[in-house]
Amino acid sequence: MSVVGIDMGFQNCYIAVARSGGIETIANEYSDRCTPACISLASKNRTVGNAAKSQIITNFKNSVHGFKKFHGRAYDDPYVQGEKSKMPYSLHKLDNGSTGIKVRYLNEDKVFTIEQMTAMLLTKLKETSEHALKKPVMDCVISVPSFFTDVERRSLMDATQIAGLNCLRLINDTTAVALAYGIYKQDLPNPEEKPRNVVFVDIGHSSYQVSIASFNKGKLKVLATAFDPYLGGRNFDEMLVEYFCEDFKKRFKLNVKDNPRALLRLYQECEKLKKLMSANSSDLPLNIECFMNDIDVHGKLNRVQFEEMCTQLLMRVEAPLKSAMEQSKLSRDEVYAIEVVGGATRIPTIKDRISKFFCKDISTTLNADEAVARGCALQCAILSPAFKVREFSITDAVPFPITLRWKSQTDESVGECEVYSKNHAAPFSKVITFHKKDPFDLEAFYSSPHELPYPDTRIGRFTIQNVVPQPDGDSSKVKVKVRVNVHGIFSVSSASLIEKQKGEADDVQMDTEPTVQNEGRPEEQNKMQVDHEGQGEPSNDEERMNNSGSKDGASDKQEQGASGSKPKTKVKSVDLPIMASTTRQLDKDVLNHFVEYEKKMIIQDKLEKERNDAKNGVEEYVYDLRDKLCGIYEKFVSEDESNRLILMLEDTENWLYEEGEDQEKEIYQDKLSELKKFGGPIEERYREHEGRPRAFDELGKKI
Ligand code: ATP
Ligand code: K
Ligand code: MG
Repeated sequence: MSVVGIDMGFQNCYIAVARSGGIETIANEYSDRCTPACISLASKNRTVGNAAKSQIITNFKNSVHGFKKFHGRAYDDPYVQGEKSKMPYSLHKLDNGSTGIKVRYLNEDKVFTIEQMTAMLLTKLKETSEHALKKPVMDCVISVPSFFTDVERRSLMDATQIAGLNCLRLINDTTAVALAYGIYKQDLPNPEEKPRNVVFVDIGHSSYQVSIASFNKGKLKVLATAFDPYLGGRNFDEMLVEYFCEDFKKRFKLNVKDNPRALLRLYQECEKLKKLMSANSSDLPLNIECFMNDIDVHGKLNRVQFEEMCTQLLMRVEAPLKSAMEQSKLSRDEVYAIEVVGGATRIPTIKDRISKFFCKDISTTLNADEAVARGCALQCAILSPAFKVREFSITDAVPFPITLRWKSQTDESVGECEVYSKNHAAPFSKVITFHKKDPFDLEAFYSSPHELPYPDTRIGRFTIQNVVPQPDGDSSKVKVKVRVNVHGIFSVSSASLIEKQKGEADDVQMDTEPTVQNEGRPEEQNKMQVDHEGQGEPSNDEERMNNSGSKDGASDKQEQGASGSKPKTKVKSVDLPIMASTTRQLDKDVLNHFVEYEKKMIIQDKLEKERNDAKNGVEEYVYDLRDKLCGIYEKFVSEDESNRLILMLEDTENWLYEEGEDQEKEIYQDKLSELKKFGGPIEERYREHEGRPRAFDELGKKI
């Protein structure tokens, strides 16, 4: 079994794997450990990663990047609308209101969902891992921003399924970093000692996340999280682009914004300039040749000017730090260290501001680019039965409070109960007891809309079916189990009706306040079981909640008290089916169709690659043979034969540029065999001749 961790960055993806030696990040076919989150679609295939990034300018309408935060978002979502004008490719409203991406693919207009786009990226990362590990990859852990809501997480989970991955856990970026920090530390306080509190800061391309975790030997607990979901390196690039657009307008009379290609080039150059400024405080040049209308442009900037134009952005660095500290109720001197990761934390003034806030130097002991991926791989190793790692328990925190709402069945009143408060431990299950006579609906929603970086507070509606009164007409006790699972996704996972046994005292409660019982962490309960279903967490399929009922019909089972504490008298319980409908979830049939379509595209890419390889094969043979005919083969071929062959090679070369430019694989293979019919015997004669003295040599050595 493979152990793979994936950092799904807005701009940069990293993969870490567990091998016998430990966790290591792996490089792609370009020997690059970073795979750009970019997909380029074309008439014959798609390219992903570095190759796609190099096409951003030439194939700008069909090169898709910067789409991570469209997950789970409606097309009309203000965030999506705001991004639309910045994107060189087209966004499209899907029938269900979600955001789609419209491109030209295989010579047709095609709209892909965000899940499909991310799946393309995941397919690439999967292939890269398979290449490195030399075996199939299924199981993985993938990072997700800690502020992602249920809809966004579900959407990402769908993408993993389309790519044929089995995501064991969606882990919050900063939690992955905390794990990467803690697991190898030998000097963490003992369980009974005061924990060590560490602040983790991750500023990437699109967002800024802070978390505070407390560590003891063998465990970490996230105390608080805070974020600015819309502050990252890209905002700084935008400031530079704005500046140079104005500058070029004044000095060169150019309207850069009217030219998407020029604008994209300017973005790339500004990002480079921004990075250079991190290491250099003097004036730095920005030169772009043939920028627009054959004009070369040049400008310059220094760090002080840059910081000045970014004052507004820089002022936003403090708020999440302050919020996290307030939530954690820690004082600054209870903070042991501030660990920063993410590319944008390389901006010196950002580091300074963080450091100033804590009145303490910040630490950069973790690899700023790879810590998230490493943490993901570590989590995957912990979850994988095939891998031995030291025990390390992770308690994450619920980022936004979750409330359940239901209608009373006796009057018009509405009941509400906050089931998860902010920073509540997660994953975590609870059992809520209701007293009901009929089926009823539970509506789950985020109860603090002002802090939600998402416009819709709804999580889902869960109908508890088959509820009936007791034979004597009384309400039945209905136990509903809710949970926030390992992916940070809320669900009503099961419900059961407790049948009153003869002789039991009448329960006088009637549709009153429900009682909530903590069940604790699902992994802990599941430790007792010997099961092969991973960590006892449901597979993607089971987590999918738009199919009716968690279990078929009602099966009788003996229940021994819901909380798993001391056994009570035996009661008879009947499982109740649950109908769940969650916001913006892909239909199962649609998802299956996407799974099949992704496979088709993989095959298409493979065929195209083979076709291209076959074509390149012909081309290489032409050049190679021509070289050799005038070189090492000269002695082994008559002048006549050589001339004829050189003509033939020239014909083939011309053909490759004309009707042979775009042919089926077989045609190229035939062409190559034809050439080899003539070239082969010459090569043979040469080999034979070359081989003779060597065989002699070796023989000589043996003697
Ligand atoms: P996110 O975490 O938002 O999903 P990501 O994980 O893809 O995004 P990172 O790879 O952590 O982002 O960081 C990329 C950002 O860091 C880019 O904006 C990049 O320009 C910036 N960056 C990288 N190196 C430097 C540097 N030396 N100076 C300034 N910025 C840098
Ligand atoms: K990253
Ligand atoms: Mg990141």
